[in-house]
Amino acid sequence: MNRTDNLTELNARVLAACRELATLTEVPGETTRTYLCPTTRDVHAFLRAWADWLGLSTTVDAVGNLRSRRESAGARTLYVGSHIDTVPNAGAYDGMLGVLLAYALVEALGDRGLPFAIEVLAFSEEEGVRYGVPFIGSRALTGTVNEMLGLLDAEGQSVEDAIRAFGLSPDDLPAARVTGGALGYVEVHIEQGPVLQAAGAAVGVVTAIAGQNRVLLDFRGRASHAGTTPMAHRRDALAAAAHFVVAVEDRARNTPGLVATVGVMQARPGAINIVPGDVHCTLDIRHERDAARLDALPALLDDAQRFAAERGVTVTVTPKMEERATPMDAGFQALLHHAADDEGLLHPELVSGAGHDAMVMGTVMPAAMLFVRSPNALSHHPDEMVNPEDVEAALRILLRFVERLALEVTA
Ligand code: HGY
Ligand code: MN
Ligand code: MN
Repeated sequence: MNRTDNLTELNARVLAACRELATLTEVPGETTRTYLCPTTRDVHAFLRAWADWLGLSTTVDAVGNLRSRRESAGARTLYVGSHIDTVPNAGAYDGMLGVLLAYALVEALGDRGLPFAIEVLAFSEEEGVRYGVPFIGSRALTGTVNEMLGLLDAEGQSVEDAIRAFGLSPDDLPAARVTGGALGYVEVHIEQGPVLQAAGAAVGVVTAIAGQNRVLLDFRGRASHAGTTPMAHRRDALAAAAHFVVAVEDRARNTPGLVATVGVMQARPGAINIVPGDVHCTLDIRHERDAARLDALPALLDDAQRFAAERGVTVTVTPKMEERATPMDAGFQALLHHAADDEGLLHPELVSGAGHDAMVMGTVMPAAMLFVRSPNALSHHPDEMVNPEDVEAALRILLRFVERLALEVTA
């Protein structure tokens, strides 16, 4: 294989790599790759091979981010990338597409001199599956991951344990942090929704990333005999939680721009003839305006308390994370719009309902996202798909973005 600046060829390689990397999983038969699971090493090996071939200097930082640098005489760095972890039974493109397009960008640049370095970032953890809190990878670069080190996974292993078990050391966290010289961060990612397909657009420029809260709720009633416990004597935790789920859906359906989801519901003891005594469930609530999200959240938690109290049930609420809505950098957005114009492509603007590493990186440097159309609007699902020509369009725009940024930096 020779290095090429043929974007059609590079695009084909990126798509083939997405499909190949999707087979690297911790659950045979599906694509599931949670934080620092063993197959992370295989993904690192695959990406490092491309990076080495391109002559990039590659390191693995303290939280397992794979970081490959294309140096420059310029003092600043443009960070380009996305995440390599996945949700359970994921598709092939969420995260990985943006990582691979970053390497393709570097290959397409060839030996062209740039007034800034490029650092390709393959973030080790964005989804928040293993520890319930997302962005371990990007938060290492912004210096906000230390408070996560004590979080425990379902097996009781802490983030710090996982780091050490992978052969890394939390002592190296300071070296992972970006402490200066950042020109900004740009991420290409599938839209994961219906907007671009409806607009007939291959790509879109993200204006902001919705803010979100993730909360755990534990309803505690009393397990009892399903046959002998009169309805008036029950403390049915699942009945209380079920009313909560309906209230969540009702409020989100009746609040423009609000999305709210109870994604996990575990009833115990979980037998057909026992009134459920305990329910563990989760709430994910998002809105592009923080005020709307922060208005809805307490109202829903009050609903949960009321549904519980009506049944002699208690509910314990455990906040897991909150991310404010993050506007994308106006200058970078303009460059993406111009780059799309250069390619003669539509480039509608849209808000991201999904969280992304760009919302973390955007707290310390200019950040921007280019979305690629999701033709079937599916994501966090094995049928997640892209149109090859849309991905090539994104690569062309990413290259034009870098060229325009180089002119701007030099000016
Ligand atoms: O859940 C999300 O918003 C993203 O897919 N991490
Ligand atoms: Mn995702
Ligand atoms: Mn993602």
